Amino acid sequence: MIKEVATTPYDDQKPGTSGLRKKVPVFQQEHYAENFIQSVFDSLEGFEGKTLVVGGDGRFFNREVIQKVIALAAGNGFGRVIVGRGGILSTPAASNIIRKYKAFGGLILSASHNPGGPHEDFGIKYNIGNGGPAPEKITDAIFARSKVIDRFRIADLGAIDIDTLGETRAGDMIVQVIDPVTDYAALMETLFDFDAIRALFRSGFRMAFDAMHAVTGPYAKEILENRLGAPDGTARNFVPLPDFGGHHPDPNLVHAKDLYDEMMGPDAPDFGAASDGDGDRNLIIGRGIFVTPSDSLAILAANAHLAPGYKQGLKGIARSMPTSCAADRVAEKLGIGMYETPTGWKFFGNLLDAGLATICGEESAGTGSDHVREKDGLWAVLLWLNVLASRGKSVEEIVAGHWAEFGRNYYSRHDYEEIDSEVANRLMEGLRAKLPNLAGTEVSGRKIVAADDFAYHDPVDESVSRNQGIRILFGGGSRVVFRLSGTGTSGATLRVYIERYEPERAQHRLETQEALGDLIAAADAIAGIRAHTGRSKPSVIT
Ligand code: G16
Repeated sequence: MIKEVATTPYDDQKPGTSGLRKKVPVFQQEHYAENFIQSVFDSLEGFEGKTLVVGGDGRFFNREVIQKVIALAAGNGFGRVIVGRGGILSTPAASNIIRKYKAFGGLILSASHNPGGPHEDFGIKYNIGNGGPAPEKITDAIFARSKVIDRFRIADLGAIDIDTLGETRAGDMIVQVIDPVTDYAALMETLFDFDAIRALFRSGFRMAFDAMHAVTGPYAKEILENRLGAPDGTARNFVPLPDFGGHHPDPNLVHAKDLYDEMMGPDAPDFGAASDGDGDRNLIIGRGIFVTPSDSLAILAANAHLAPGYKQGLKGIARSMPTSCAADRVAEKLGIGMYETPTGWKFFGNLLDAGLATICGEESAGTGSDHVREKDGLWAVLLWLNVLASRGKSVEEIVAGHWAEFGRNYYSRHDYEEIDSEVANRLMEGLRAKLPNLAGTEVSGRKIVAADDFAYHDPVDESVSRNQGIRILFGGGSRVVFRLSGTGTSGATLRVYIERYEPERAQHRLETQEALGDLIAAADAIAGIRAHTGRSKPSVIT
């Protein structure tokens, strides 16, 4: 039976960089999730009788919302819901399922790398039929609808079994429970040389993969250990937990510190990697060397042809604006297109669909390709493994060789978390007001050659996205970028991205923060970070 339930709108359901993210108690308010899901459906057309994919990273509240999605999908006339067993699907696996089964779209339940638990974060994101995050046109429509919504349509189904593989009838709809890993693992086998990677592990190559008690655990166990023959124990923390074991499932040097310390230690394995809450981010560490996400993108692009899925070469490379320009030099050498987009994976979708780019990446630890329409943590790890197996060199040798050939982009991101939103907005407005007068001036001994507020003109649909971050460009390819995070759930986070290009092979490897010292000082002088926020140092440096 389908019921139409009267509701009243919430005014805070604006999807951010990656869907709607809020604290669990916010999502637990009466009809909060129902309102948002119905607002998504109300913003779409033509899904009657079609398929919706749903899955999440297993965090606290995942199962409850999966049930709501199924009941609302039935109430709104979807023909089928495909759900990962136990409500589990990593973000890239969900993207693959949407594409493979030609679904109308999908709802991914995750707050990505943010912590989980009764008082932590939850999120809902809508992905379109190409498997990628909904473009701004749709997220704007969802927000507009959420502000006036007055009813939702829900089927009275009772609890649906999402733990047994197979199909069941739910009203007029079919619910199909699938194994979350099988289709994804099959896709990976088409892209990478599994034989070569198996031989690498057989030769004694040692790897540590930290799944951070998040969604990639089952994927890593199956692919790395069962299919590629890596020793038992290669995948660690591989059981997804609703609160990620109390940790922050963010694969960076702060939250994956144990792995980092091990990789820098005397008995380090050959290769260390980690992924985040929903499996779309990656961390890559060689023995004694951390590879920045920006360098990783450039190195993977330069070596992708070694993997069977990319042996024809790349059509182009895309990176988000704050990501370092290291990949630009690879594109230049390969003679292929380079696209600079705003932060957020959704901006890559059109480029991938149009065949303009094959590989994409972001400084925020996301790398991916046209195999799905999301960034993909394990994909990046497997491509690294394929490159290591083909080249027979260590991570350190590959990185050093890359710098020797292309030059090095020293790079760091400084995050100032939980600043008062008004203070953060004042700081950004102050910067915007200064922009017209910055070019030609000198700050901390560095000459500014250009400064702007990044606007993106999508070459495919010709849409324009403005105010995507302040860029201050210095001579010689160095720059500082400022933007406010679109994924936080309390206060504002100011991100400052600092980059310095060294064209020649660096004779002495400088420590990154030291190499960037004058640019860090310039960033404060230009934006007045201390003066506005009272903070003398960032909360997180990556
Ligand atoms: C999300 C998007 C990414 C984007 C990141 C930026 O990541 O999917 O494409 O780079 O947000 O975050 P912020 O706006 O905080 O800088 P995720 O992994 O949270 O989905």
